[in-house]
Amino acid sequence: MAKTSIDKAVLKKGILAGDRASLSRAITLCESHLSIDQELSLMLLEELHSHSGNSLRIGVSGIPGAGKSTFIEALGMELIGKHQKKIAVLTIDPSSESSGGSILGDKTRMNDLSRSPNAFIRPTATNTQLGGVGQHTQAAILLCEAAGFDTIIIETVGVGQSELNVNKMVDVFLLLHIVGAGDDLQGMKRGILECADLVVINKADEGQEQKAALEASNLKKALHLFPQKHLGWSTKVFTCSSIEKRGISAIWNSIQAHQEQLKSTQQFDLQRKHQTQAWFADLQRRSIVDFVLLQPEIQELINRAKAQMESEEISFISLLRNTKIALSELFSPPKKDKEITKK
Ligand SMILES: Nc1nc2c(ncn2[C@@H]2O[C@H](COP(=O)(O)OP(=O)(O)OP(=O)(O)O)[C@@H](O)[C@H]2O)c(=O)[nH]1
Ligand SMILES: [Mg+2]
Repeated sequence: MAKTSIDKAVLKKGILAGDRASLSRAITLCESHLSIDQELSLMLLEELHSHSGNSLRIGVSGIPGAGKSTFIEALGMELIGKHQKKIAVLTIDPSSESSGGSILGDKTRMNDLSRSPNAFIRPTATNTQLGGVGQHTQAAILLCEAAGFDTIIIETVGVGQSELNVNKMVDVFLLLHIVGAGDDLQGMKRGILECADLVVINKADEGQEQKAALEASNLKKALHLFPQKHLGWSTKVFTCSSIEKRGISAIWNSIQAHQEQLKSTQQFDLQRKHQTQAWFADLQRRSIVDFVLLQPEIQELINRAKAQMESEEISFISLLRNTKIALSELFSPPKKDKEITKK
């Protein structure tokens, strides 16, 4: 194994002591494309695994500008102030390829949280190449838990695949909607609504309460027709003003009621089990693809096809077929002499 400058034991000790710099470094390590880093990050995750799992994982999604960061700031500060919670906020921005993305914007929206010693805010990189939006987020969740954060909030923009992926890694999923944006489900994709445990109509500021209440009531009626995501839990609708910090406690109470319902019916553990299985399958697929792509025969196959494509001597459909045939020949064991003579 090649050498690395990262000392796993030091990193592990730092994380368990709640040191943010160590936590940040470990998340960066998990996001690395280098196989040496990937190996190290898996070893680290394995060692920290028994220290993880004890948090409440909350997903927050909604269209750009719905007020997700402002809402998380309000909820997070309330949880720190009134309930002595330690909050980690992981943001996923599928539009930014690498880490860094919108962190400045997010931090300015989460001013108090970013200064609080009981909060940690971090964007996680997306791996759009393999459709892995949020693939690293699951590792980041485990690391934050090992570092002692008991509430993990994941913010993702509600466009495309990302919010559906986030739904696969949280205990409770909140969808933020804006007052005045329409009560007829327009602008909300049905698939996302079906994932929501709570729908929150944000920006219900002073003077907007009646309008918001009417929209909430219409939304409740419409949601009634949806199938239940969890046994015994129908999607709840709330109104709030994140800026005026109103309506936040009722949402927190509902999140807790949701958790109690899931735990009392064994759905909590089952959901987590399914999520771990799906994550494992994702990681396994990634390792297999990485390994296969590095094999010299495969490299040769790719280069040959590339050259043929460039020379335009064969259509790309035929080229794809040839690649499939070449792959199955590569991976099927040669038939024994006896078998061949039998035929
Ligand atoms: N009036 C009002 N404005 C709000 C409220 N919540 C958020 N905003 C404003 O809405 C704008 C967007 O808020 P953000 O919290 O950045 O929204 P976001 O959903 O995180 O945005 P992206 O991360 O860019 O998708 C900002 O100007 C906020 O100040 C609210 O409750 N009332
Ligand atoms: Mg935001």
